[in-house]
Amino acid sequence: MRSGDNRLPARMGRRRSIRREDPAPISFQWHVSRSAGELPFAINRSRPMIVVHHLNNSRAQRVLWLLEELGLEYEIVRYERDAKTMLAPNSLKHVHPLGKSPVIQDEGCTLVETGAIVEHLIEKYGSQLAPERGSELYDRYRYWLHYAEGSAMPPLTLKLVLSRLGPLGWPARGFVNRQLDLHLDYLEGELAASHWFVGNAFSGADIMMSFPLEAAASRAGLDRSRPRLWEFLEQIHTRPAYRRALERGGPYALA
Ligand SMILES: N[C@@H](CCC(=O)N[C@@H](CS)C(=O)NCC(=O)O)C(=O)O
Repeated sequence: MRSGDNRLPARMGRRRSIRREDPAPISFQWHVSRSAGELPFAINRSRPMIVVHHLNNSRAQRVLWLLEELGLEYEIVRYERDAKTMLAPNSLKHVHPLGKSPVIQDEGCTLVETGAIVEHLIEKYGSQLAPERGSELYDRYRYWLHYAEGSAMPPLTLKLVLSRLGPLGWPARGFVNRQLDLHLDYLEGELAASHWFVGNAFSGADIMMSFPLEAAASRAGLDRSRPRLWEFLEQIHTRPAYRRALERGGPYALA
């Protein structure tokens, strides 16, 4: 597709994929209701489709996985990280000012933050992936939705940043590694009581927790010595919806 060309490509099967490298600027609109006709793409259909703004090798993979678990139709607008800085291209800032992925557009609303996106999609389309509202299990479910990005990801991100600083990062390595061990030991213990993070039923919480655990396996020493976490990763990687999401999302180094 030509740079700056906003036309949709020809429909392929039931799914579409758009590469958006340098789109014409669109106005920032988030958490604002719009009619489907006002979506930033020339989408002409009776029922609006969910659009996922997907950065390669990123947290956005979880959103694709959830959509596959729910059997929803969606289209992907792809963004490639800068090979040197690993940052998203500026064009993602046309969708939301932070320029981070994932972002979804659903019936005229633009949503950001993986946890909020997961909560939204499950509430609207897939209550089978959450415990009953008001139950004790629901509190646990909501806890993991927040914990994944709020508590587990910060030390993992720090670890990544420190690894790029070379000797400058050495003084902080001990602190970060101890924090990571603290979290991983805690999580290993949590899975002693139940098969999944929220009791014995697979839920959106497991999808949220997948990314920190995959990141921990890739850069924080998570291995078979924490057998329950390891088994969790092995199990999610065999789910058909997870595999389909990988096919749709393209290369994902953490799987
Ligand atoms: N807590 C946010 C984090 C979003 C985030 O940092 N996304 C990364 C992808 S893993 C990103 O877009 N990085 C590219 C950049 O910062 O330019 C969420 O879960 O959505």
